[in-house]
Amino acid sequence: MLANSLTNGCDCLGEIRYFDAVLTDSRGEVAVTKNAVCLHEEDFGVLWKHTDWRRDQVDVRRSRRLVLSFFTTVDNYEYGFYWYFYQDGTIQYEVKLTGILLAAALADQPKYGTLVAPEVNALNHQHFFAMRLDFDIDGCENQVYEVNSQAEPLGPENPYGNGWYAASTLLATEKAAQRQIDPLGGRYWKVVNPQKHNRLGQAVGFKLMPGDNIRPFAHPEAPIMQRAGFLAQHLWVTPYHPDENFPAGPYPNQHPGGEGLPKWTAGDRSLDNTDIVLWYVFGHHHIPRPEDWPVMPTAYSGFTLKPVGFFDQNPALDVPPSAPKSACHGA
Ligand SMILES: [Cu+2]
Repeated sequence: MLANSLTNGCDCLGEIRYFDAVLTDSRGEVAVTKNAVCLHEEDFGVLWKHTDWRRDQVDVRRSRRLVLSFFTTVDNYEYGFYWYFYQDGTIQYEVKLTGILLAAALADQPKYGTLVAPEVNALNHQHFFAMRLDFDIDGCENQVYEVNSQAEPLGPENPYGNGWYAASTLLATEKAAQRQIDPLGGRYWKVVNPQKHNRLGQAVGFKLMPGDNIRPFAHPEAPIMQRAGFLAQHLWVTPYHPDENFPAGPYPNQHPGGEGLPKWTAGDRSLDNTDIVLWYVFGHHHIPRPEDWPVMPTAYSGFTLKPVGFFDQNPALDVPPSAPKSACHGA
């Protein structure tokens, strides 16, 4: 209901298709937001390239991405929600944060915020997003693995000390699948269909690669951590259930705590080769800057889904070369 109508804006460029949003308002009446959703394509730099020095031959293809987006105004803040679809099979989700900071009057230097203008204190805060991703990789029955990179111990198997490998662990139950990010271990999570294989005999899959993320700085006892219990983990996985749609339950403002993901996963249901739903929680840590005032330049937060053995080889080989505007070399 907070989605902007993009009719008069300049939110998208180039070849655009708009879609209306048809919703019900707080009185149950039909409300139509014209042009709420935008679909367009845009250039995204180099898709792939190689220079063969011996033959003096350059092959390069430009990347185009399909963009599906909408923008909301939530009181002082704007949030843009963007799906990007790339020619190499990558799917990216990005939240764009902009608008006006929440600010208060202050005469002194603030401890819990930043002075962004004379006597204006912009408070430290965090924005959290929870995505419900109902995976079906080539069918309903999927598995989720956590992949961590590990260094081989020094020894006869690793005499030069530079051997390392990627270790996969099956997340077989709901409690085992409550996980945190680990950027230094290169941690990612992979959803596979063990029944379907690529030409190399590998289970087809997609991996979820965390982007910008943070832990909540509220204590576990804080009311927000009770009401929004899903904030305790970055990853949750549940078996599909038609009533489990919202991470804090269907009425997030009307329960004392514990609803949603913490309650559903208490039974520790099996996730092995079943119809799974993956929940990814990501936070944007916002220590305001004077440059965020009086209107904030867009900040970005999100994650990426990348095919892992889903295709037999680079699926973007068939992208045609761009027509050169003039001679490519030395022009
Ligand atoms: Cu913020």
